[in-house]
Amino acid sequence: METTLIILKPDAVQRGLMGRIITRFEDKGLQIVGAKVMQISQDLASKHYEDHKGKPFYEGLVNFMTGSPVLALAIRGCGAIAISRNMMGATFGSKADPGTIRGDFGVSNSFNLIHGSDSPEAATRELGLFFGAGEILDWDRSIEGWVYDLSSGTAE
Ligand code: 3AN
Repeated sequence: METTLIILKPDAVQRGLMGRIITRFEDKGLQIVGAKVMQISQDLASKHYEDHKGKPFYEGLVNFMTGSPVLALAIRGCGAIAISRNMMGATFGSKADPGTIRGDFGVSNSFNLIHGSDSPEAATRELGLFFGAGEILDWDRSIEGWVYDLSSGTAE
């Protein structure tokens, strides 16, 4: 099982899209194990986006991400990182395929609704930035045996 950090960005929160986006992850069969509405500080944004420091869009990105609340989610499932990235679509809504979150809900070449960790290493690092001890819950889903085939002892 993988756990990934998903952030519903300020444009998603302000546009009232949180419920519809969360529903897509739940409908897919992924499990929500952490959720937090929060205002990202400058310090947290600079840590989260440290790989983008120095890029032309960096300052605008940090201003956008810190300017209004976000919803941070910890989402779990087999292959949750790649599955979530596929569900998000290409970086900007103008290019993202229909059927993806960015493709269906956005047209901007700057605001893009959602962040998802892009590797297991990034997920571990980013979850540690956004969630403290005890804020990600290992809870048993009663439907687990219908979301996955558990008959071999592993989730298939
Ligand atoms: P993705 O979110 O699809 O993984 P990355 O990793 O290329 O995209 O970029 C990280 C974030 O940086 C994006 N989510 C986006 O908000 C921002 N970003 C990337 N490229 C640009 C750009 N050319 N102009 C404005 N923001 C950008």
